[in-house]
Amino acid sequence: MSPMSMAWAADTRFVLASAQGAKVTDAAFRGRFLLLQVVRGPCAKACQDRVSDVRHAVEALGDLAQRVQVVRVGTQTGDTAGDTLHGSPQAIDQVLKGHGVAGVGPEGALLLDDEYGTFVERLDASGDALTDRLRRLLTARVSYIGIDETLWDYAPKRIDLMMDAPLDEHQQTYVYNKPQQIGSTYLKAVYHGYTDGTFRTRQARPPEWAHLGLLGPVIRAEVGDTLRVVVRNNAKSPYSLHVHGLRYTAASEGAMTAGVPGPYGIIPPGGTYTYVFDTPERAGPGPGDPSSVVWPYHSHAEEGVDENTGLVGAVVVTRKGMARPDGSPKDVDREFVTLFKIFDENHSALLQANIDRFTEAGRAPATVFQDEDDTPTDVETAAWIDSNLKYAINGYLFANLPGLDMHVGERVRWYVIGLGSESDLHTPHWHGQTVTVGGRRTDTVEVEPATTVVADMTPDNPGTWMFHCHVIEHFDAGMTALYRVLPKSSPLPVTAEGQK
Ligand SMILES: [Cu+2]
Repeated sequence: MSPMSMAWAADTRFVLASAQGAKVTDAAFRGRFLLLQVVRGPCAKACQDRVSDVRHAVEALGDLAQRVQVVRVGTQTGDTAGDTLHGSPQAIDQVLKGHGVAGVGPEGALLLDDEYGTFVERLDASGDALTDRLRRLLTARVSYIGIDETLWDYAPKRIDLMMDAPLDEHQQTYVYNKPQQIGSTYLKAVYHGYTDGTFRTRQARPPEWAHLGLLGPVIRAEVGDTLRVVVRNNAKSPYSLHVHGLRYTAASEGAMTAGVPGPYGIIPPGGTYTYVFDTPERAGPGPGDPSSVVWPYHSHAEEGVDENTGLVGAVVVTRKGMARPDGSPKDVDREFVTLFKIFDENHSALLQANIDRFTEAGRAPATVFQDEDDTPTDVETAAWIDSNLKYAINGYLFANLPGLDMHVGERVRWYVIGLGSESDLHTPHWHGQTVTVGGRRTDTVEVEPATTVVADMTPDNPGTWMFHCHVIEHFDAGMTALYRVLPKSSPLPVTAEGQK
């Protein structure tokens, strides 16, 4: 936790404990929420009405009300609400500002997650609508995601698995470590799933998800769900989690817009933040879609740079009534998520760290390295820039991507996502089978930056088959994978958990 959010948590715990006459302990606040109401000046009629409105809305939660502690913080002594705590306007503003919260007017109410000391949501509703909103927030599907720096290897086998052959000279550009070439392994920032809010234990990735590679955990929802996603930034730059398609307020946008009051969900190094996402009808499958759709999520603190640094993942939303308890679609046996993106390491937040770590000092092109002693030729500079472009599927090159395994006859759903720049025009193509996309049959789909395709396949043709981008320059640079279709009776090969 950052000093900022630690101070905030300490503050809210102190407020809570004082209100209850209790001792402050961490355990006492696990799973508790603080409903903070800010009362400025004398609490007149409108203010008193809002105070009792909030009180009744919380009481109407029944058993859930035990998880909410209402605390009013006021600037005026002598009002009638006995449990109002008092502080100077400056002190209150400082506490709010310390958490990035601006624009809280008289009678403003906020829900805070006191376990993490994080802002959850502004509460503008009243009466039954406020009770409904609180119930939704308290019973939401919760996931814990850490932003971690990690070493990522784009081609751990160091060969082209598609041809089962050593890499030729062109292919080596993207994989081999040389004095002026980083090679295959880079320091990156990625999203990792964690088991709980202590962020001590990483969620194990089961074999069927080994293929996710560099991607963060799949976030799932059934239409109608509310999601709370608690994110801890263990990396060295500010990052965020910005989703596509779902419904959110500016506080859960993970991106800053001028003129819109904060917080924005940009997380400083060491900080923790709670995002709230709703999934109304318009976040789920449309009339022509199958039973689930996919949306990308990515960091948007510095758009573009953050994605190239490695902060990307997927959200799957299933039609209401079509989801298993875990959110997966009932009418599908197996799902694969694949991201077609050229990771441009020239535009990673960790470029300098990678240069320092993986190149011979002073040997790299000065245009990139700012090294006065070295004047590279244009050819050297172009070669350096090219070597840092990774034409990857889920962060893997040259068919190094593991775990695309399935059986004949299974109902297989492929979620295909594109991200990146103007070079990221991809045409993923399956050998050996065909797919349907929105009622159209094909064996090749199109993705551009931030567009998605859901393709259904019922494999009828056993074997090991190529799955690759059909843009020839991309294919040649390693945007390839293999998938395996096994006879019904064969056990699936056990794929190691992989690098994440
Ligand atoms: Cu491509």
